[in-house]
Amino acid sequence: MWWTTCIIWVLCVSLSECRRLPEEKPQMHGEVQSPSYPQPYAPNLQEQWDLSVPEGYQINLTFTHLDIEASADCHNDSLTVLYDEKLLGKFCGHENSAEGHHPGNQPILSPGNRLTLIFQSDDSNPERQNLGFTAQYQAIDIDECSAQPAESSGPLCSQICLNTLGSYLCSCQHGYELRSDQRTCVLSCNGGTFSEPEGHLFSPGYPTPPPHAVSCQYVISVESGFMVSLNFSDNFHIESVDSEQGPDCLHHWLQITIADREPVKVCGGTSPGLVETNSNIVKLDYHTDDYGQSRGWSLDYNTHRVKCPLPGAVVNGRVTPILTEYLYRDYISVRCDVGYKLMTDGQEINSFSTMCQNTGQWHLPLPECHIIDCGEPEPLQNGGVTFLSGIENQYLSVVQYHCNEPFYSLLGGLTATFTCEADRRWRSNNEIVLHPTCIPVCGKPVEPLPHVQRIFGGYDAPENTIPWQVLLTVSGDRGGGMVIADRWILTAAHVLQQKGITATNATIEVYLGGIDVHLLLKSPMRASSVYIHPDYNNPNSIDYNHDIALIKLQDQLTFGPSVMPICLPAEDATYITNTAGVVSGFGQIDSGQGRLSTNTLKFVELPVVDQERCHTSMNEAKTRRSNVPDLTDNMFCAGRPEGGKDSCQGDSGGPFALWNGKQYWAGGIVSWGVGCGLKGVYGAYTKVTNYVGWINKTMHEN
Ligand SMILES: *[C@@H]1O[C@H](CO)[C@@H](O)[C@H](O)[C@H]1NC(C)=O
Ligand SMILES: *[C@@H]1O[C@H](CO)[C@@H](O)[C@H](O)[C@H]1NC(C)=O
Ligand SMILES: *[C@@H]1O[C@H](CO)[C@@H](O)[C@H](O)[C@H]1NC(C)=O
Ligand SMILES: *[C@@H]1O[C@H](CO)[C@@H](O)[C@H](O)[C@H]1NC(C)=O
Ligand SMILES: CC(=O)N[C@H]1CO[C@H](CO)[C@@H](O)[C@@H]1O
Repeated sequence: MWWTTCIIWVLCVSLSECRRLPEEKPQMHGEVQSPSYPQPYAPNLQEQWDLSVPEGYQINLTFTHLDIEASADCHNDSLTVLYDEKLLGKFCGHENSAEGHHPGNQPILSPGNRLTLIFQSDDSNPERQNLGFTAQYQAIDIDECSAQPAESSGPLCSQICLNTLGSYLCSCQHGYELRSDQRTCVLSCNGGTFSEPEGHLFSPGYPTPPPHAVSCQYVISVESGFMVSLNFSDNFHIESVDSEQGPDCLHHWLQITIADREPVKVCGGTSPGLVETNSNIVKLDYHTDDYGQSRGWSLDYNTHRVKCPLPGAVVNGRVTPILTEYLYRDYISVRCDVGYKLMTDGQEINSFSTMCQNTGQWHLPLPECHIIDCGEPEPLQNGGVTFLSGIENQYLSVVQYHCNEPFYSLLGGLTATFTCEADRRWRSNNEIVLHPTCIPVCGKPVEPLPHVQRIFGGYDAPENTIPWQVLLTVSGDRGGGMVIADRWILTAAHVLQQKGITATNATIEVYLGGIDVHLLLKSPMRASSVYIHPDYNNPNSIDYNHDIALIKLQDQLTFGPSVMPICLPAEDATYITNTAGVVSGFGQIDSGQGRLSTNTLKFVELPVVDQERCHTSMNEAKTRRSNVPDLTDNMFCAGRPEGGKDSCQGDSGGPFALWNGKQYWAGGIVSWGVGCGLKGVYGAYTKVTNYVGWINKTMHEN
């Protein structure tokens, strides 16, 4: 600011007529005085003031005092007031002077925002000293609105003029709008963009005819996914020209434009009524020219959602919700019936829903419902599965498990049918048989033992009559045993332990499934472990108490006609004196010419001997022989008082099988005797009923 002032000052110094420069800023008010006022002015003065106030204002000039030498027409000294070139007054004299022209109290109003004052005096010296003048001025707002209009240009505003400080504004009556000239008003189109879901549109001035040359545009633009329908009211009139093809919208028209379609012009005296545009954007152009008359039109528009095609049905499934029509943003979901699964593009999906899009299309195609399947039923060891109904393991298929009869039977003895359920599992139809298991059938050979004659030394056992029979070799020595489970052989402890040393499993070979020793020896089975009864203690071969042991096989047995377990004793099994049991083995036989090892399985039926009687017999034997072991309650005796039939060396560990009316059970294990088949001396057998707990425990724990 300081700088600006300085520059102007420098400028002023260089220009002699400095004070004539227009004032920097228009003033709102001010004061003007003749030079040296209130002292009399000097002769030969020529002074000028250019007053200005802001644009849009007038200057109101009021003299507070004027005393200038009076002369005719103020010829000599004068104060002249000019607005541009126009003379507003030329003043001289004083208030009461007869001569001259004094303004009195009358203010002078400039037509515009400028005023020029020129004061001049001649060289004469009047007899009376004149003081000159002093005047005040102020800016006054021009009321442009009430100014008399110039004839050529018409009224300042065509409808409403509003005076403002320093200026004015034109405005229009309701229903009209100001044109771009800011002066004239035209009937309002009420045009523009309409985005509400419904609305009312009408031509300017409707229903009275609008002025000529209307050009109005209306755009209805709503959210995509919605469609606009126009409902023209009956009172419709747009001038048309009759042509050979019928009414032609030549000069006046309403053009309806929808995206991707040819615009359509409508006119005439008949309302188009309801127009479904099927579009979310509609443009209406109303046009009239300078001639003719159209009363115009009005319409209500509303919108409705885009419709999607009916989704159709899904076989074995359900589409929800069921509606008469499906619109933009509607959802449907599909669920399959029980036992079916949702599939889309070959893939299974957990759930399905699809939405009607703004394009009128579902965003996903419907899935399919495929029947579920449970997969192959689990195979059953030593059994099988048969289909009772249904195909390909599909939902509600029923299968039945069976075991390989007669060697295996279903645990629980019930039939095991399973149904493919909706959760894709095979479910048992029986609450007891949740997992079918085939358990071996014991003690029921497919071939019966022949009726046994009383033949010295035993009898050849036909094939498959004693399928639990086991031939053992321990370091080459023969022993016997019996199959009691698919991995377990029951035998005598003394077969596996000699002089306190237990055979290693590598020295043990197990043969089973036949009656011919030569054939049997071709396919040995191996032991994986050996369990001697913990209380067995017989280093000197005189204490056969607890003469029981188990061999666990490396490989599992599959039972059939030639290999079958013997049953373990029932809880309540008893040894009834004189009941015959079957003793079998590959041990030595008395041929009459000495003892020989047999090449085929032999058996003999021997009755259970009363324990007291056996005690007596053994005690008698002790008197004749040394080293006769003690008979304990863990042993029982069998044999014939007349002798001749007995188990013998090599039969040790073999079975003494008792028949309970249905099955053979392991009553005894060939243990010891005094000689073989001697008269009045019986064979001693381990009493298996006393060891069921140990056997069971050992098998379960290993
Ligand atoms: C001009 O000024 C005088 C004195 O100040 C006043 O009386 C008069 O009303 C003013 N005129 C207008 C048009 O404002
Ligand atoms: C169209 O408007 C008329 C009244 O102007 C009304 O009676 C009619 O129901 C409307 N039609 C539709 C489809 O909205
Ligand atoms: C042999 O028997 C021992 C002890 O009973 C056992 O630890 C081992 O695993 C068995 N060997 C084989 C090859 O099974
Ligand atoms: C065999 O042992 C198991 C568990 O050790 C037991 O549940 C079962 O009752 C026993 N069976 C016999 C016949 O002792
Ligand atoms: C009153 C007065 O001084 N009048 C003079 C005006 O000027 C003319 C000549 O220019 C003189 O003659 C008058 O005397």
